[in-house]
Amino acid sequence: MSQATILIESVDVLLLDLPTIRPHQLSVATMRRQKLVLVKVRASDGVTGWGEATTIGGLAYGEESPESIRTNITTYIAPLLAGLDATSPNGCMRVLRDSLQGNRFALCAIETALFDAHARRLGVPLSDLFGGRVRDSLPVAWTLASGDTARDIAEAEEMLDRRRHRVFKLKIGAREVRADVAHVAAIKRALGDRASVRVDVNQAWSQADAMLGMGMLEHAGVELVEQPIAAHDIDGMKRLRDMNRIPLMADEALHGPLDAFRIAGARAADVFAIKITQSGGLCGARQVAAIGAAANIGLYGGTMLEGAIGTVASSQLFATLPELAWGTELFGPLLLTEEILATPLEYRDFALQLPAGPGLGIELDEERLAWLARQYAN
Ligand code: MUC
Ligand code: MG
Repeated sequence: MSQATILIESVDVLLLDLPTIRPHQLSVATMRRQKLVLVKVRASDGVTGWGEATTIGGLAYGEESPESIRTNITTYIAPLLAGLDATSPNGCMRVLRDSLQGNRFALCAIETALFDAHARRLGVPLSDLFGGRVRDSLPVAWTLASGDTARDIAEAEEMLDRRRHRVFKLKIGAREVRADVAHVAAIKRALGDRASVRVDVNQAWSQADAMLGMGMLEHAGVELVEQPIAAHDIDGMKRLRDMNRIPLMADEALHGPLDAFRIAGARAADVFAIKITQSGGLCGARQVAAIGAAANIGLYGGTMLEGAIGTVASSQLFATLPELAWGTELFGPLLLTEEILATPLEYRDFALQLPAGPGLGIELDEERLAWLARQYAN
């Protein structure tokens, strides 16, 4: 490695507890707010980069909480990074991975910030550091999760009218299987061929629930079932695949490349939800995608309902994947009442339009961020 002259100087973490536009009901939590975990890395050449480590429902979804991520970054990760070569995100990440266990979300935010800063330094979009884009926009699904069938149908109709979304993911699993299926079937009936309807059970079903539910959902015209049973039950996922024609997507079961390899080897999923946080960063997510593609598993660009930073970081990577048959669900910023960017991300024609500028391609509205930090910092 060459003599480093541009060194990492500081790492800051900001938690913003922002309201959602409506309650968002998952089987594991009902979200009325989303706590964004934003990370800023500054190097000695004055270049800064941003990353995000947002999760869902405190500790309800993953084993890192916003507060533990902040503590682990400020206490352990920032001191390890200080003085390292800022022009080698890979070199920095190797030092971190050699020194600590786990912490996928925290590492994702750090890696994203390092790539953002380095791409800005080079004057290229972050996607160029992953070989360049094969598309400039990404189809974006919307999650219907108000908990009320009529309200969900009205929301879907509005999204179709505005040409913002035509793929809808319904959050189920909190109620009894037949009640959930009736809710989904009513929405699919109302939308007909104008929309694709998918469901996410977030691990809530037993094997018996899933045997009943997946068959009924297929008859209702549902296209995809996401994480129907416990994430650790790879054998169960394989059994459900063998029994059903409706495709099964692995989400919580995928904590990076090793899980991807295991699930692909067991033929336990038809589709992978690729998430940069769950994969421990952009490079890990790209490996998950490569393993999926090699195993002829369809790819879907997933979200942890991040704000603009994590959303656009994911989009920079997803835009480079040769195959993305199931589109994405990069709608996180649209679920929040507050904007943190100087120019909001552009959603039109059922897709997120990728920004063209260097790095992540976004500028944070620093004044607004300071105001939000006073209102919503945590
Ligand atoms: C998940 O499990 O997929 C993604 C969209 C949404 O509404 O929740 C997330 C998490
Ligand atoms: Mg999911």
